[in-house]
Amino acid sequence: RHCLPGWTFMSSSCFYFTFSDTVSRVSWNGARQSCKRLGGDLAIINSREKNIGITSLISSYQDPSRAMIHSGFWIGLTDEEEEGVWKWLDGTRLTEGFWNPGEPNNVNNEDCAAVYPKSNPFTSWNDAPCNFNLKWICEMAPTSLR
Ligand code: 2F8
Ligand code: CA
Repeated sequence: RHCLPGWTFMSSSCFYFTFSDTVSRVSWNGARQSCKRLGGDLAIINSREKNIGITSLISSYQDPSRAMIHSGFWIGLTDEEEEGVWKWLDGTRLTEGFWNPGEPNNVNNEDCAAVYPKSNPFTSWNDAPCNFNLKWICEMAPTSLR
């Protein structure tokens, strides 16, 4: 099973991370569009193993510009349709959430979810306003034909 160059194989799937703060911080919808153009969709993190892998990778990433990585990464999870009902982009309802303590708090109409770099990879999500500019994580199925 293979992933395209620039993509990371993890938990039986391929992931693409935008690590550059200056180039790639966009709204949740903008992130989704860019991700779709790459042939994927925003990441669906529906297992503890996936969340630990993704959060650990983000947390251990060393920014070449040595700037602090402080912003979050959009994932394919939203409660825009019905407040408090979190759904993945594949239409499935969230069963197990890996939210930071106190999240999701919907403090200022926050309907989109993001992973934040954390020392504790077990809980790393926050709900943020969908028009907030963040980085993003794209996911694509691996293929042996690539
Ligand atoms: O303390 C958690 C809180 O931090 C920020 O608000 C001050 C986040 N806001 C944005 O990311 C825009 C909240 O989502 C978060 O709950
Ligand atoms: Ca929040």
